[in-house]
Amino acid sequence: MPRSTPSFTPRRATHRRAGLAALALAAGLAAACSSDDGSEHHPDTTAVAPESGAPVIAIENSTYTTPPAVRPGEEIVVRNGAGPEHSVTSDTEGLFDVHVDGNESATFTAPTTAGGYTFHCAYHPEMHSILIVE
Ligand SMILES: [Cu+2]
Repeated sequence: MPRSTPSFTPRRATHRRAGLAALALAAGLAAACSSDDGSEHHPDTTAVAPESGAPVIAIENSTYTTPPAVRPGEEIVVRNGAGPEHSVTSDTEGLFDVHVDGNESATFTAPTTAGGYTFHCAYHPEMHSILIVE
């Protein structure tokens, strides 16, 4: 007689993850750990506590992950994962230039004019991305 348990196991896992998320919410950690892997905790949270809804540029393994778009003049959080110092430096000099150590966060203000703003890392020229302001 075949057993029907294999389809039940993933459901349990999903349920447990939801429970963990609720737990994190209750502990007020959701804002600090917004990634959904749920397995990594950041005990050394920095002084920067992004207000809910603040767009984040995340840097992991020398790769930028940018929000789909930000609003003109909006404050943007740059969160650097474990690793070396990186920067978010506008290709057009002087628009924005924020440097962030590993495991730290910083903020900068988006340009006030809509457009696509390419940027790079001052330390690693091969790192580049674009910030969409609209
Ligand atoms: Cu870099």
